[in-house]
Amino acid sequence: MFNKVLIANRGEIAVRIIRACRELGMQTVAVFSEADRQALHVRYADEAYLLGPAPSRESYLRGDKIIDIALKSGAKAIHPGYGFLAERADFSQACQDAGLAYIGPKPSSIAAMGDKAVARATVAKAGVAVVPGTEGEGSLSDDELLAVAPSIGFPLLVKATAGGGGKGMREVHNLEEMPALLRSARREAEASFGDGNVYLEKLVEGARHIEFQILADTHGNVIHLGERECSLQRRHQKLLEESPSPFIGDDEDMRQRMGSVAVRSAQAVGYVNAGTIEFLVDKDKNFYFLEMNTRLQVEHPVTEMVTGVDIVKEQIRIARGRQIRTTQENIHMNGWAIECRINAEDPYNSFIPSTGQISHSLLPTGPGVRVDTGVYPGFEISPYYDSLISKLIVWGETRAEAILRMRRALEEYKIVGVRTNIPFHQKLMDSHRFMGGQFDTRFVEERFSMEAAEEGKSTRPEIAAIIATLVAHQQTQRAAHIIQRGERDTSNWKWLGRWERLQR
Ligand code: MV4
Repeated sequence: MFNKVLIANRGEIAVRIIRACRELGMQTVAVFSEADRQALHVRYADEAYLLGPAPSRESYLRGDKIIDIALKSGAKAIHPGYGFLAERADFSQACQDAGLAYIGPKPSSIAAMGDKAVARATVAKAGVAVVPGTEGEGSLSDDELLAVAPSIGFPLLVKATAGGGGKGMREVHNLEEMPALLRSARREAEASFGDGNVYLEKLVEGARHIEFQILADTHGNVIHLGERECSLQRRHQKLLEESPSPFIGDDEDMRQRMGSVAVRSAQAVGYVNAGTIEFLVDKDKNFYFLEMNTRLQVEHPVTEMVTGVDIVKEQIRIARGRQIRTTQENIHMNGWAIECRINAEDPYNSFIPSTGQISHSLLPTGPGVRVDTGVYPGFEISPYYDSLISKLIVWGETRAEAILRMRRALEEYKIVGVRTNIPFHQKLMDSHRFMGGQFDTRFVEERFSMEAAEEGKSTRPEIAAIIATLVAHQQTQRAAHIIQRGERDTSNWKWLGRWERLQR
């Protein structure tokens, strides 16, 4: 049992974890780089220790130093957050070897899911549907890959086994172009991961990216907390997530089928703690295991908002050997949550990172609004880490209410000193396709532009209101057959009226 936790991370996620520790009555230890002396996580923690210079390699990636600090400070557990040392089997193992609890999965689970070909083979053996492609765990030569490609069929994807984030991924349309694409995929994978191994998968076109949050304890309980829709991303960087997914909507049967496949995938590697199963879902609602993230995710708050489960507290309890505090039967998705990732980047200039001091900021608050941030006025945004400065999360009874609330919160949000992608999110909230839930993973890159959104402004409100109302109507019509909620305001006319009043 531990009651002092070292948080091996920075920014909003370090603050988020410190808050959970506080509420559980635990002592907290922060670590920081020279660029983060003034950071919020340093101020919030009970103790803080300098790791080294700003670059991650010399600070937040120094697992050896972090373990030393834990031992010196008397922390008995380490929470890795996301990024940096999260999902590093060797770090998880080193914590255990040093007698420290690792608030996350076992090294063997991290390793099994970290190799995407091993992950595919492992879950497939447990009866989980994977995208058709190469089978087995071993590495395959170019000749072997070229030989099996026609039986998988084109178009297909070459993917790095050490992959993730689209690195070392190539779309192949015929056998002739394949050798050159294999070479460049291997070269990129080698450069990014030090591992040039690749495998093949049939390309699923027009797919949506839907992921399931799972929790597993050391007593054999494994549950899922429903899904998150993560299709809105640009160059493999997610920009907005929501829960539930508008594509699953009130199809409770699909949700439970996907949820139980997610649970089975986690069980296939003896998973313990919080994790996420990613699925690709095609137009016909067929779904395939894509990969598993063996960590707490950036977008976990949308799940917290609709299920009421504090995922970080559950992680800590699980690491202390306790049982999950709820059961599958007691998990219900209530209402709708949307998260906008607020990045220090210029949406009018190819989203290039923006650095500098935040001189002023005004945070949105009020009903149904949550802001997770690691910065404040006076803080300097440096170029050393990712550009996420905060996560704006809203909850509403319906998707329409959540969208209206997000528009209101984005209007309230003022950040001066660096450029942010707030204008992008505002345009997105006005997009008819977003309102109608009509988008896939290519939407932002192929069908959305800041300029076009600017031009479409004049006709926006009326058309937008009609589309959103039709979608809401369709959904409540379907919902009406399943569930009658007493006090819930499901009148589309009331909703439309509210919308119109807001447009004045
Ligand atoms: C795919 C796919 C279509 N078919 N696999 C991109 C990152 C990587 N981890 C998996 N990715 C994809 N794999 C098959 N067989 C489309 C993507 C993909 C994607 C997936 C999730 C979220 C955004 C994406 C954007 C482009 C491509």
